[in-house]
Amino acid sequence: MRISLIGPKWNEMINSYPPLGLGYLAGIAEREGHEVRIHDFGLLPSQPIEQDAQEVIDFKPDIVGLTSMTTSYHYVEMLTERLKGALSAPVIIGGPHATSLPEITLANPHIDYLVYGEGEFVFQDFLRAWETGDHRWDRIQGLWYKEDGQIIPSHSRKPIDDLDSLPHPSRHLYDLSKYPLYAPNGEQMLTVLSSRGCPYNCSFCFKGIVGRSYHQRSPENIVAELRQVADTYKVRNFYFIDDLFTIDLKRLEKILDYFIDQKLDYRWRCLARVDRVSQDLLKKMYRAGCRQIHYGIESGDQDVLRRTAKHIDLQQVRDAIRWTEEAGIRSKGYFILGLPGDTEATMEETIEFAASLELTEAMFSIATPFPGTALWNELVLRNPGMAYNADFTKTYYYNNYTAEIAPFMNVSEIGDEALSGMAQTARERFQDAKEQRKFIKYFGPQWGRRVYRVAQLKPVNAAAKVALDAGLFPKFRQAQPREGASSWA
Ligand code: B12
Ligand code: SF4
Repeated sequence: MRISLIGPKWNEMINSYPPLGLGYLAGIAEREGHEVRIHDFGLLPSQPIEQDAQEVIDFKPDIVGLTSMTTSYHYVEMLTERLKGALSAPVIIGGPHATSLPEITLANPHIDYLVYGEGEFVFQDFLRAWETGDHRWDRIQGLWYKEDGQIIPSHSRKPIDDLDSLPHPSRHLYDLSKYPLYAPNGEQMLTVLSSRGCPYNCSFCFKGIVGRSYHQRSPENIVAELRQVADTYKVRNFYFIDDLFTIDLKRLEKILDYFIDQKLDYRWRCLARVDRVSQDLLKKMYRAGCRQIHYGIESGDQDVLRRTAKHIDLQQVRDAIRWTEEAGIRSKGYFILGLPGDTEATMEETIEFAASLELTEAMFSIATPFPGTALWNELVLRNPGMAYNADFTKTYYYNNYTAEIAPFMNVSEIGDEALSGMAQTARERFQDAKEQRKFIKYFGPQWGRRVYRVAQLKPVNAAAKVALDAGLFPKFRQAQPREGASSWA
């Protein structure tokens, strides 16, 4: 059969990551002998939707599959309407949005089937059943369907325990050169998934796909994929997009040993919790090629942080960021403004806290209650009768820090306008503090601040730039944090 797998458009931004879930599903479908095409319209933000639909129609698929986050579901609604009008193929949907709001999603007349949770084996069963004409859908656990206009739900499947049994994502179906995901040295970077799930339950995080369970691939299986990808696509930079790469320390040690023993010359980054790293571990991660870690820090106010159920404290954050920097690894902190309990004062603390850390990068987003999260329940509690509002498009933090950052479903203690203002100044203050640190490192705490202030005056700034470019003050240069290509060597 011919199968179209569709990645939706987001907004005017290009999707810089290949949708890995569709790659995994394509791997299953190809193993079953089908011809698959991945249409990632997230790569074509300005292409009109009619043209997107035509591309799918021209492929003449026997089955149409779509993935969707809640943020891109509005596009899915528009696209499926166009596809249903032109094709007789069944339309099946999966992903975070379908799993968080299955009834609402399947009520869409242009969607026929829905996969709840992890998709590979449900999809495999569906393809086999469709091909043989066996339409006893109630036998497929994890598949929701419609019968006589009624939505028939299904229990979700047990998460896949043996992830090594899955084919690697079908990367040959992506237009890989078009994804603008790069390492700081400008080389291409590709995403990999070495585990699924996370045992924590933070208030803002959607956990529906594998719940709070945690499943991992073997180091051998991961390295086999890295080698194959490195050889085929000539890349050596990887981004592990696991929820938490450092959750199982025994497993991680094994992976690192494997990387070191095999002398794999790869550079990589990953996501981690501040309470799941130590000085020794970070040094070893560096030796194994880790060059950047992204940490969820969320808030600089301990009480607000406690309410997120993140179960970390500010001292753990300080330690982890310092150790990461000492190990030679870049760090990025994710912060959320406008959490429950957040006032102007607590958000000031968050911004100050972010500015005080030796982070290479920081990202500030506004809290968004996604359906299926504790934050959503809190919102509904505050506004009884609150219904799902399909326009989640405003939650992108990838647009810019101006108009688009208007809060959406504000759950903080302050008004929308004030919250918007905080988000807009947070980035400036972080950059300013980062710049100031260079001066403090070189001139000491007292003079550093003064010289920094003077250096902000335009003529002084221009003269200093000329002097630095001419090679004067080499020690000042050395005091600057390693960034760009040098931090990725
Ligand atoms: C990498 C990632 C990104 C990447 C891009 C991802 C991409 N191109 O696909 C970036 C960093 C850009 C990103 C951005 C955002 N993200 Co994000 N992201 C992730 C992350 C960490 C991994 C996604 C992934 O590849 N998973 C691995 C694959 C194997 O799983 P999967 O995609 O869920 O697919 C499986 C099943 O869902 C199912 N399935 C999925 N689709 C389909 C389709 C069919 C036909 C079938 C049968 C089955 C099926 O089968 C698949 C295989 O098992 C997830 C967290 C997570 N653990 O999944 C968050 C996550 C998806 N992101 C999330 C959010 C909120 C965002 C942002 C809104 C953040 C923001 N405020 O801007 C933006 C929105 C971007 C947008 N335009 O819509 C939420 C989504 C919540 C929701 N209800 O939609 C998640 C779940 C994080 C969380 N735990 O809360 N994200
Ligand atoms: S935010 Fe991170 S630690 Fe918290 S539940 Fe989500 S993946 Fe787990």
